[in-house]
Amino acid sequence: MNPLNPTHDTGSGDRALLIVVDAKDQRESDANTEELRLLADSAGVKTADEMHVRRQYPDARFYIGSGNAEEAHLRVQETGANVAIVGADLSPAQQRNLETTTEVRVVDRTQLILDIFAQRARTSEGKLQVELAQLQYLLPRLSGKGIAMSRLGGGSAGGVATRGPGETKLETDRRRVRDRISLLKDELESVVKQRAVQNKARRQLHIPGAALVGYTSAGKSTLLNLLAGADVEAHARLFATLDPTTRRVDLQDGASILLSDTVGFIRNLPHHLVAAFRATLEEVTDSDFLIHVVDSAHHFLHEQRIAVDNVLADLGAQNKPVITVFNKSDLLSNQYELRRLVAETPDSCYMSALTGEGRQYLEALIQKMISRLMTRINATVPYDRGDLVALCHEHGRILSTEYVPEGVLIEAEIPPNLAARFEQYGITIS
Ligand SMILES: Nc1nc2c(ncn2[C@@H]2O[C@H](COP(=O)(O)OP(=O)(O)OP(=O)(O)O)[C@@H](O)[C@H]2O)c(=O)[nH]1
Ligand SMILES: [Mg+2]
Repeated sequence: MNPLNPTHDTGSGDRALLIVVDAKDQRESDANTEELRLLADSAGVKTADEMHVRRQYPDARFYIGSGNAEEAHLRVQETGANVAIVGADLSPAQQRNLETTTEVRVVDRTQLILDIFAQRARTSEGKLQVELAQLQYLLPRLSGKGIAMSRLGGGSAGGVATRGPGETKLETDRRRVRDRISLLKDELESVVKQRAVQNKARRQLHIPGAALVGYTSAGKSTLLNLLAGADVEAHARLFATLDPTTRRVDLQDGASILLSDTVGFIRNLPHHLVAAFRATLEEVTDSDFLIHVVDSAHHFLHEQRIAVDNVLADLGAQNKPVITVFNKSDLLSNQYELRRLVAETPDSCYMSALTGEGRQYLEALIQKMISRLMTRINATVPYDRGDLVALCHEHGRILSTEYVPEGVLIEAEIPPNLAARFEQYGITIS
């Protein structure tokens, strides 16, 4: 194994002081707090203590200010915490200064998310991406006094965010990290090329492709399992899914789509993280339409929807047709609120991916979307071109047939890339 590879040890037994940076707005502060707790929990870290800091502007040296840094030190000593997790993105210098003051490892939000990703990556592509993102995070932190290096104790010590590119200790320098980064980029590129070939083959199946998108824990994997009878892991932990999975979904009226499950989104996703996961998220940009799964029982559903829209915009996917699913309806007693959400959101429905209740409404929306993506033809196909009629059956939907002396008069919806084959026999309506 390459010494720079992530070591993936879990169950670190870390006890953390969570440092929540409160916003001006109470609701946002609550969202920050809840999310940081969940992130820590998802990384397998126990919370020893929680500290709230409020700052108008981040402090250049400590981010949370020197007074708060001192208090954090006291709290660490009182509670025996061995790591401090800050719910913000720290500069390398801020991180170093905080470590010096608190005398424990300091992990910021990006690093925490990367750590969860490292624990979840299963496919070689996922692992490559996580390692690349970790090294890119690490690189600017190597220039200092070596404190970031010394924390790379590697496998034996374990602990949250130590399963970074570990085992390297001081002998690793920036050059080696850079070499590794460019190697990883090359490897990723070849994986991406390979997938492009697969995707091309998939497209020749003429089945529309849809991608499930949504905030982490919204229920995307549960929905894929329901629709495709798949057994993708679904969990209350954040970022349960990292690697994309694609399954064929056969709808009740005979139409089919290829549905891809993707990594969940989160608020304030650092830009370089989005970039690192671009390949995984190609499922999103390559798809014909999106199914945005919303956790409608979540009190921050509005904020979460905005966060998802922002990531989609980052990916350049903001203009893709989208179906919105207000999921987890079984958890809501107030159906009025759900109906209101559906009424004000085009192409939306509410349902429960867990119980399957309301599934038919989603299927109807998917059907409508497929029709919209199809080209409608009106053609008189000669009797010796039964193959064309079969093509309509297989890849599209026949709306009506009539037998006339010249052949079969067909009105049908077919994938746009098949329409050319009918040109000489009729007209394309849309
Ligand atoms: N009550 C209820 N729980 C649900 C529903 N859909 C999903 N869940 C639960 O919500 C949690 C998260 O579900 P997942 O399907 O893993 O969510 P996800 O969107 O794939 O999450 P990530 O992969 O982390 O992005 C699990 O505990 C599910 O059982 C639902 O309709 N009702
Ligand atoms: Mg999932």
